[in-house]
Amino acid sequence: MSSATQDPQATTAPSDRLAEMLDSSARIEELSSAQEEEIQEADDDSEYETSSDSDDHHDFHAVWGSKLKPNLPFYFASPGPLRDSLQTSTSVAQDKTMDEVLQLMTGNGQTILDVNAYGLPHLLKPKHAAFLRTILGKYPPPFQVMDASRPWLLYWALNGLRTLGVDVSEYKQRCIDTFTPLQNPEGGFGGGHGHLSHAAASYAATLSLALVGGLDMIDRRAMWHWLGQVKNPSGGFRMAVNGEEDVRGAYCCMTIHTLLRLPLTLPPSSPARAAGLESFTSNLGSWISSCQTYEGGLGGAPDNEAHGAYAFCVLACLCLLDSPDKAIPTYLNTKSLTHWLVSRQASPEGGFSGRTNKLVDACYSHWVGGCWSLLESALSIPAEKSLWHREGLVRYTLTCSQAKKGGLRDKPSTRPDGYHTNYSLAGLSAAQYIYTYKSDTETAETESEALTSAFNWSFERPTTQQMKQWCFDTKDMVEPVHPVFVLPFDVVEEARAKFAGKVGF
Ligand code: FPP
Ligand code: K
Repeated sequence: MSSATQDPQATTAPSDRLAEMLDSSARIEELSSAQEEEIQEADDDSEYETSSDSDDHHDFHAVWGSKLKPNLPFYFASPGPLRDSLQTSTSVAQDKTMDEVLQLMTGNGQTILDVNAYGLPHLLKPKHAAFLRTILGKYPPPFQVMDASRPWLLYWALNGLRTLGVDVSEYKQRCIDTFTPLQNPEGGFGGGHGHLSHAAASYAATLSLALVGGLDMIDRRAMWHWLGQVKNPSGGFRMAVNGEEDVRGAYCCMTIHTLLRLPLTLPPSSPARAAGLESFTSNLGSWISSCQTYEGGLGGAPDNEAHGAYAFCVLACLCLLDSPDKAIPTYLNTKSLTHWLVSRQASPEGGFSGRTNKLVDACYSHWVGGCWSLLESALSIPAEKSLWHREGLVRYTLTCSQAKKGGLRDKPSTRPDGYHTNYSLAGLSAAQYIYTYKSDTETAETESEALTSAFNWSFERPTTQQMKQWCFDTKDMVEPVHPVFVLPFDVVEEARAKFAGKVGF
């Protein structure tokens, strides 16, 4: 271990940068632009030119303009009727975004000419795949600030590629080589070389390794020990030893725990055990309960503002603990949660915001869009009585999130990046498939030592009628994405089969 890892400052620096990266789309956009410049240098006929796409504007009108409008319901074609006259920086940003969205929704400003049967741009699969492959390539110097996020870059790219139906087995060895120096002897993964282990880095590393069939390189016993170090006497989890405690920690740690089929008993060295807790699940549900706010949504920690990214962490974490119908209503007020979650879907945008009075962002296509199958399963709500508007999310994704040259983006005026590409595609999958929980008593009986509920999800493909209702063609379909693990179903099944009956080491 380098001396850097012994320095307590070194524990906060990488995790702060990671938090900053996950919190700031501005930073990601800055980096995407650096990445674009690099690609331009490498590729002279420049698929990725930075100039405006507006050259095609008139052609588009001539060919497609009139075709789009008749299919567009009024609530996607104009601003809503309720206006607040108070002007703030957010209301100005919102008006600008709404104008850009309306230009695209109505077809007036659309430059992607390849449209589906409903007049929406097709999902540009080969272009998005090419974009994601660049993320697995060489980086220009400005990406130095992403040094603590190596595992995320791999996860977003690999998971995004698989969601597009692209085989990623060719990346197996490189992925293992990347993670070998990041795995620490005390368990878990750091985000970069010499960094202490971190819950988010360990989550993204574990998922990336699952994606390429490389889970064998994980020291499961050491991981179990490290997870015991971040389990808190409160019941929640810290992001790192002595790090912040929030619901990302709970979701990331319990996902790793479940996927690797680790023992539920806390290791003897765990501070939580010293405080009287016995299991990784002890007090977890009740700690999570305390993160529900007066709005009905979920904050990252008790007393924090409700936010979509944390809502997903909470619901998915509860679905690791038990079936959704048991875990979710036991620990959350589903009525106020439903009200808050419904309020995240914007009109005319169709996409989701992360919190009250804020703008849509395609990453919430997953963080919020991914909540629906979990909550609707908990409440036994069938697809035909769904509480959310799948068509709206499909419209936002295909019409507003796609960059013409490849990659998906937060909103029309931003640049694509791996984070938004992966989570837009995961959100599209939530809109296109029906994910349901199928209780399976067989695993529950034989694996009482481990958590197995999350392995009981299945998916249904949309019917022709549903595809018509939700406005996409077969060509626009992504692969099913597991609603709890956010991985392809076959990857989850492979991990389940690999460690079945192997609780312990
Ligand atoms: C606010 O950013 C965003 C947050 C406070 C949460 C960010 C967390 C995640 C994206 C994911 C965490 C999950 C895991 C599994 C690590 P903002 O103010 O820029 O955006 P906003 O206006 O949309 O709220
Ligand atoms: K944002």
